Amino acid sequence: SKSQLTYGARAQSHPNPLARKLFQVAEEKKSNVTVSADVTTTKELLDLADRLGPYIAVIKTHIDILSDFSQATIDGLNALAQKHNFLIFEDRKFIDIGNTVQKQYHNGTLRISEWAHIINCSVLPGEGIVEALAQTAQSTDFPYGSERGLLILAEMTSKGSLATGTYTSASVDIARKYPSFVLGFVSTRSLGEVESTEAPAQGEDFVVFTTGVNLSSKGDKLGQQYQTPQSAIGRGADFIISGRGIYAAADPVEAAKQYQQQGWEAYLARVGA
Ligand code: 6AU
Repeated sequence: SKSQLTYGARAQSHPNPLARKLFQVAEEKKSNVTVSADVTTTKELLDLADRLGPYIAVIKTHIDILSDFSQATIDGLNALAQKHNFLIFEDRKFIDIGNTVQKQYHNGTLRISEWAHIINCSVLPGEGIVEALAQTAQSTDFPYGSERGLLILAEMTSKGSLATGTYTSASVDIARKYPSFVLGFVSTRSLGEVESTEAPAQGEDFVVFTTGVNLSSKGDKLGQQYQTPQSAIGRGADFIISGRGIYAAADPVEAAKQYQQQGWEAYLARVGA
């Protein structure tokens, strides 16, 4: 696995342009934090993005939970992504036949493909979902720049998750078949050692996003389970995702700085710097 290498080294050698960008941003900002901005109005979203922007590498949205989504949401988010140099990850968790996910990704009210650098999907429908999303990502020039990448949701943090075993190994198999579009995984650990029917390509370097990161809570009443930045990064996370731990803190800016610092120190310890 490449998890002993610095983000800078991985940025230089990675075959995927969006992964290179992601590692460059992390290195420049000394941050591996993705804030999960699960707020429900455009004002709150843009306000968080502007205040937390300096401390994060990626903002993760659930754009369909906004009560007032409009073009202003996307223009505002993109302006802040430029201003603060972060990437946008829409956590849509596509899970359907190819024909449907292409429409959900590209069309509709949300037009996710136009503005989200990163999306995620489940491979429950089989590998056709990845093929379909890849076709859409590669077939169009987008107004805010055209690098697009996919994270496969290989595991889940919720209690009793069924995304285990053969589902998780199928996630790895499929990721290996679409290296130019699949950046890596949303998972609780690095998956390089998982049994797979596909041989790893030489220089394979999947990016691991681990969610369920929280410094002040062990979980919620609906089955969410948390770990700390240190534990997530120790298990192979390259980017830590935190929602309520940051945006619901008494001072979200201070919280973002704290997750940034702890995430960065855990990363430095891992790469032996
Ligand atoms: O830190 P929280 O618990 O407030 O938010 C965690 C965020 C939420 C979830 O929808 C998402 O991470 N998530 C995911 C993702 C990112 O795909 C997968 C998972 O297994 N667990 C999880 O919480 O926006």
